[in-house]
Amino acid sequence: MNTFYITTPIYYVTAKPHLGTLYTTVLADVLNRWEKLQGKETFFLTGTDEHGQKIAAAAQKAGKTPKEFTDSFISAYKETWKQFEIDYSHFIRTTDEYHVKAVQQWLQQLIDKGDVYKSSYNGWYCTPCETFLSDKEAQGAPTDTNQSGPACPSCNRSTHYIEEECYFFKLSAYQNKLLDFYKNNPEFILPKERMNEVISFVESGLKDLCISRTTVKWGIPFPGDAKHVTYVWADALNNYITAIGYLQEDKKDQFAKWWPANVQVMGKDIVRFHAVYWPAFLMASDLSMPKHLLVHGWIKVGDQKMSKSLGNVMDPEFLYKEYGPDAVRYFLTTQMAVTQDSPFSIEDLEQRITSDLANEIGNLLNRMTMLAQLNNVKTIVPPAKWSHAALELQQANKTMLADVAMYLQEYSLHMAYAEVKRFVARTNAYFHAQEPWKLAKSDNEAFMQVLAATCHALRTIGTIYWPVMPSKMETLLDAIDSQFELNGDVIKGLENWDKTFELKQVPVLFTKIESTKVSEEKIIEKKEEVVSSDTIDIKDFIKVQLVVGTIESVEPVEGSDKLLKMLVNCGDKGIRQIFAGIKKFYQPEDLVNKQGVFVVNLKPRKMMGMESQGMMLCADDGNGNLSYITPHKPMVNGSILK
Ligand code: ME8
Repeated sequence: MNTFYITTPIYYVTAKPHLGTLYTTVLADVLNRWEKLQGKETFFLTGTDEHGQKIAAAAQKAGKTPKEFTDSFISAYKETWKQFEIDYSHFIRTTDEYHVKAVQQWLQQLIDKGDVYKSSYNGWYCTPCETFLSDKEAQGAPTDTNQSGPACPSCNRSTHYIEEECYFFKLSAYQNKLLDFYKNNPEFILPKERMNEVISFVESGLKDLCISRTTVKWGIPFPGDAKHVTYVWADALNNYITAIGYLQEDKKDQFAKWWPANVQVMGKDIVRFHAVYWPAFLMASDLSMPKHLLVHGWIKVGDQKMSKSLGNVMDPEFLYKEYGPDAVRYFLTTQMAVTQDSPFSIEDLEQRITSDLANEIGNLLNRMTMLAQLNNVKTIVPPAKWSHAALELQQANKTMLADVAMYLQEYSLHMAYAEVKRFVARTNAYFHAQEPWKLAKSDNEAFMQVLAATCHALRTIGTIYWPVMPSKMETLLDAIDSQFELNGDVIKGLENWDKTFELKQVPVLFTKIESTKVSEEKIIEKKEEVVSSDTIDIKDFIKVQLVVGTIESVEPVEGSDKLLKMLVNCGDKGIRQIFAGIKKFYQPEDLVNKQGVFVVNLKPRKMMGMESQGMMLCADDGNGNLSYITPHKPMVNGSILK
């Protein structure tokens, strides 16, 4: 089988992509490129999830139709993927006509088969996750269904009660088939440990799944019943097959060529949908199962998941401009263990750029090419006989290639690339130990041999890191005139140390970062995206302590184009040092002696190395224009808002 099909989740388009969505997409791109290097023909699918209550509510809030709203984010997604060199084969939107038609046909098939029946649903629903709570998850729910319900087990936000007519898919009929499937395919979910959660969820009893909604209008019309639209997950999961031609007469061969997917990459938040509902849908349609689901942990900020709705996301565009795509891709792939949740910090990213990229890889290339240049060497041919030290390096090259292949087979990217990092260090150590600068004067043959061995090692490094850092590694390979062609098994060829290299001048690969370039301030603050159908309890509201305070002094924060630092008299809450990202909108003198509204019980946060002891409330028009909030008449400092 010389084909490889890989997918990412399709992302909800309620905002631009963020570092979390970039993470999944980079992992998929790296794996896809790795397969290409081995001569596979690949298909890499990504896209956007555009129907459902969450999108409809966000569009309404933005004063747009749902389609206008989702259209407005597509170019941002495509642009970000382009910036980060995401080489996808197809970008699906669930509003694409072929998808809509295929989903309707798929539903009709299930109806004809008797797998769907009409009834009514009542229970608790989480709009941000577009999910129905199971009976177990709804335990302890209030009897008054007008109140907000139990917290959603996935996102921890409150749920609301829905009661409506709907069509059900007979999920319960697939419970035993699913359990058998998991038993026979213990590597269906990787890392394997995640399988247990899924098995216990299925073993606890599967209820039939509601696959249509009547109170939501934005969705694929349910076949034969105009009152209903398709439940967004029943619509979205099918993207993985409709994108490659499922139920499209003219694309039968294409579908047969690519399905089943080799690996579907996703975060742990959506495992249930992919490991339970998706296989059941496929079973009902007599389709094969994807071979693996690769489930990764969350990128965290402090102890929270980075998420659009928690308002702590980092903007990929900023990272792209500040550090370039390769370094960010390197960090995401090699420093985050797929198995775990991992914090992301600018400090760690900068440290890795300096130590791994500039000091190790960049320096190795630089030392070798400088020394060659100094001795007027341009062409490097393989020696008639390799020295013992060079043969050892060759052996390390071979072992590393085998280890990388083994780890990537199980999608353990950080383990695989840790081996490459060790090999880079090994090559640097070899180069240093041979003292080629001395050999250049005393033993030309030995000198040339060190250059040849180093070039071969660099060819391996450039090629094996190409999936992670495509641009920079193409430059590195260019420096030794060793571009690869994606033709056949390129990896296998790296074991043969028989190449001739021509040295070329190339731009510096990586530059060290001497002092930190930016701060955590760049974690964009966004307020919780309150979907209009969500209600909160008064208990939730009073948790936030809002007071009136007078701004006593203001100064711009050096090195930040956004931040102002203020001292605010908050009455009995004390004088607080508070940072606000409003430099673009106000001069310090506009704010001094003015009253504003401040949150005074937020956890203190470090900004530009200093502590912010509160937050100023501002109105945001959605286009990035901010206006601070002030009481209608002067109030005593510390007055409470209620
Ligand atoms: O769930 N860390 O879309 P979504 C790591 N439309 N990965 C993260 C992350 C974080 N902090 N935040 C998001 C949906 N992700 C559905 C999917 S598929 C048929 C439908 C990534 O926009 C991760 O892959 O909420 C997670 O599973 C996905 O974004 C959720 O994206």
